[in-house]
Amino acid sequence: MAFIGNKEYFKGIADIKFEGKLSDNPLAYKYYNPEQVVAGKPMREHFKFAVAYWHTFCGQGADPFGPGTQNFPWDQSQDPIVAAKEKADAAFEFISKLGFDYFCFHDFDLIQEANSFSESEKRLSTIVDYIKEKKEAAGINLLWGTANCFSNPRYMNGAATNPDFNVLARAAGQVKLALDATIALNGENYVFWGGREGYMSLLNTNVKKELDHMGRFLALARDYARDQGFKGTFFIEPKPMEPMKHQYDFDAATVIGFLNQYGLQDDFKLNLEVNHATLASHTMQHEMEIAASQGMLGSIDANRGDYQNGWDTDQFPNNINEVTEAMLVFLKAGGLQGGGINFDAKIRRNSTDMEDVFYAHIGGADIFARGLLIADKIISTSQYDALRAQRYSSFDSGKGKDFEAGKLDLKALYEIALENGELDLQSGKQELFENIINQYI
Ligand code: XLS
Ligand code: NI
Ligand code: NI
Repeated sequence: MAFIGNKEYFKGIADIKFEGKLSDNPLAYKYYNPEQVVAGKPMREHFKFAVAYWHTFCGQGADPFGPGTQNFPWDQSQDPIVAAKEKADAAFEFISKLGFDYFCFHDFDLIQEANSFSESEKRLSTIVDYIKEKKEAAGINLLWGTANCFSNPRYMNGAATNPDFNVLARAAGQVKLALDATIALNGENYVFWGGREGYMSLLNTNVKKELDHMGRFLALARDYARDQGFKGTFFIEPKPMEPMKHQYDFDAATVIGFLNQYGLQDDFKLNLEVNHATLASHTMQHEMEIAASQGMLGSIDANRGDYQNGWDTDQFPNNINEVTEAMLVFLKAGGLQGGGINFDAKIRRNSTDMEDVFYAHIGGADIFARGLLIADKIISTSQYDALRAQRYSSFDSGKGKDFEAGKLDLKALYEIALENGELDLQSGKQELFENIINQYI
């Protein structure tokens, strides 16, 4: 859609179009062609690409050693309502020009938190009304909303897991407002990232109590949202550490166990983030595979870490081998359950031109599109699927099939072992699998 706002923030940048891989235009998609059908669905629907409000319109490049470097022309007014509206104007101009269909937000990305809870509530409702109009005019949807229950000093000891009940109640109040905002903006999903739900030291922490509180807190949030008519999925976003030494939502497997234990498994799925997987010493492919194996692959926060240092650098994705392997899991799982691909990523502190954030998202969308095309080719034309099936073919018939059907006991397996004697080795063929990936890239 052409630019329709009051004031143009990204001047000189037109709508980003697909031009194909031979194009030299840095402001064009080379692989992401929204309407192109891959494995039965247009790319647009496979991905549901979203812009993260916090990185792209709020984060100005500050780090522990220096202030922001990206002097945004919006968000300059001293009046928080005016600043928030200007930020929303810039956001919807950007998302429209990029041709994405979705955005994601934390409550206080949309507008600065006030000094009192009741004033914050008023501010939120003002900006939600404004954004509702903007998103409808631009045809942009809300992939998910969330509450920032980790930045304000009151949450230094946690939110749902805070040892002080009154802080827990304040967090619950904040989550209620964020759910109201998400519902008012027709949000398709709602995320919980437990940024400070964990501990700095076990010496002062009652883990059992904190986990029970978190389980109850999430159930209450779900019940409230369902009562308000929210039909979307709730996502937990695992991360093993940072800011805490240890976070309870450590990784996909841990969160799935937690959801089952507290009776949340029917309403919650996972929002997996690449750099969080790395921090947990996993690949993204691993996290996706674990989630998919339990029907829990809900949504993705796309970014990448840096292998030479340990923290959550939130860089835009650009590694084709890794994305291709992730897209193999994605396609085999039948895609995401309710969610999409949210670029929870930021440009580097020294990327200070207005077009840099376009390059970042274009590159991100293109690497996912390219990974999807390659993964689809691998599945539909290579030996990949047949080789995998072959490894497990002893379960397709005879005793192997009986085992899967629960028809054999341990004694029966013992008899089979006796009868078989020593077995031939079966190769895992890992190098062949690896070669197939590279051949199709
Ligand atoms: C931080 C998380 C955060 C969540 C939303 O590491 O990725 O940005 O996605 O609160
Ligand atoms: Ni993160
Ligand atoms: Ni995230």
